[in-house]
Amino acid sequence: MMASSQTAEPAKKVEPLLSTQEIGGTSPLGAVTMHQTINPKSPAMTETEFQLGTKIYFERCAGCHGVLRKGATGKPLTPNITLEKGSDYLHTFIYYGSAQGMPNWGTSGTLSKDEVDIMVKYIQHEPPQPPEMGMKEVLATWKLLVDPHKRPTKKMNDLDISNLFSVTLRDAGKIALIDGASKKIVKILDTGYAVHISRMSKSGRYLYVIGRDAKIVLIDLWMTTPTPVAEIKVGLEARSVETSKFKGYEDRYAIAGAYWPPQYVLMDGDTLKPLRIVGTRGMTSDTEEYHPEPRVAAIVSSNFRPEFLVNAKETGMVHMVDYSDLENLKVTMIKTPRFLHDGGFESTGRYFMDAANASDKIAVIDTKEDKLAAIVEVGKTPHPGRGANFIHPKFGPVWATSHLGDETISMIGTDPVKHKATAWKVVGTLKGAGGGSLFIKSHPKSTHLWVDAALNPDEKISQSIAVFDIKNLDNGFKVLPIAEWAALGKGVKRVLQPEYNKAGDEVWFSVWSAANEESAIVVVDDKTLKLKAVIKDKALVTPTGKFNVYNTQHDVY
Ligand code: DHE
Repeated sequence: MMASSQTAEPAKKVEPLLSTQEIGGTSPLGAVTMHQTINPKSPAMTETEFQLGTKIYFERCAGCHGVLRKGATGKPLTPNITLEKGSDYLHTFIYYGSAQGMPNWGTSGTLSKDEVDIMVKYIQHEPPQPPEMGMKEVLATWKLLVDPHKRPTKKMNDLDISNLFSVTLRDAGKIALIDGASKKIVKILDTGYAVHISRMSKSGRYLYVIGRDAKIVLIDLWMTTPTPVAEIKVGLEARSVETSKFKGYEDRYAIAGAYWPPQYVLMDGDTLKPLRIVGTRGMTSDTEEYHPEPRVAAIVSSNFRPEFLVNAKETGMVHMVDYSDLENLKVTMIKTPRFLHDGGFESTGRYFMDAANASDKIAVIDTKEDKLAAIVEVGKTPHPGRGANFIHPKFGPVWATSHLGDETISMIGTDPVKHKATAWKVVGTLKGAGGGSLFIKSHPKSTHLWVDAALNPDEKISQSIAVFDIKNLDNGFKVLPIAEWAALGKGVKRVLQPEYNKAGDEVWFSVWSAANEESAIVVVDDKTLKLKAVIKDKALVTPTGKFNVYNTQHDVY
């Protein structure tokens, strides 16, 4: 057991942290054919070198520097800048990395000397632009596999679908549906490339899974066996999907946001037929400068209006999209700090707690009034997933986030009625096991708060989980050796994303190993903090996100 306490000490910066791109990995855009524009000032490259440069750029660099190299979490790398810096400077930077977070691609052995040389030349050329995808192209990818009229009118299986878990098998491009009670794999289904997240329709019948290749697979959980009934590609690269949850619109619409082209697509909820596409290109929230590729990050569905909240990462704009009239579409644009990433609702479901991770801030958006309610300064690079809601013994309801860039957990008061003085303020900062945290979780029926540190450079920390007793936050946290409990072989493992079962009495963790190594899911009893089960199977390749149907359907976290 380790001790820690609610602390006022300055947080330790975590260095060196893995960059988000290292965890993210391959962008599917590397496989798209793009052409070289000749700039006489740029160093000469053959077509083959240029194609390899494009592939490496999209696999390794685009996540931080952007498709068009205008900069995001990484610096801009357009030729007006790179030509000025010159080949020697660029070589040093790429080969050795920098303290500001640029990975050391050469010394780490990730890129060979020749590959570094190619990248030095490549970034002095005009960035090639991947193709756009309008309605014609999106529609061409749409496949209705089972017409809604041919689907069952009631549930046709004996599964307890509300306690199913949809588990991302990231590098397999599949999901596993696992029964919450028996822990048995019910079905493995093919989805998109480097599959990312799952979301549920309001009724709990339809499961939507999106891959990084922007492919959505819609799965009907009522069929005799859960079956894909439609699929579509909303772009060339994407991360987020959500469904309409406002009263009267349950299961009616789906929405997905793309990284490229920078756009979101509204679809029929039960067929995925594309209905409207909206581009996110436009002005940034702060300097009002044009940004050509604001990628769509998290999307949540309002409980108070027929609206989706769409995060445009690079512009710092939240698009509140009113889906009650798709022909005369109304979008309320909320300015928040940059760059928006993930977030979730506080316990009443009214306020969206939205992480602007590059600004170390949480923007609080009131979905009843359609307004920014507050901006809260938190630790370094908040990464809450959807965050954790619980009752703080002193300050009442709080929502908490952990951080990629330091070991703290910020607790924000979320009750503007009974705890007005502390609403939208950090009421306490916990010290966790270490930085590199990706996800944090609690449950209304639990008195525990779980915090992972999957990207911490110390494997003792990245392979275990910190758990706080909410009633005694000053006592610090316990460490549970999740990866050790999984008893896997050697190799890099990361423990991540706590997810509760429907009853809120057990917590599931992924032990994420490389694709050619054994992985596992470890289930812990939430009361006793004892190991309850280890799920292992040849098919469980790189399990990462896990989405309990009931909790995802009702935004329980
Ligand atoms: Fe994710 C959520 C983007 C890498 C696992 N991830 C999200 C969301 C975004 C995002 C925008 C919010 C979606 C929403 O709520 O609508 N993720 C990105 C990236 O851009 C990034 C950093 C790099 C990349 O190239 O993809 C990235 N993500 C990862 C991973 O490497 C993770 C750890 C493993 C994996 O499966 O790929 C990962 N991301 C997740 C998970 C969620 C997520 C499990 C959903 C958490 C939840 O509880 O809702």
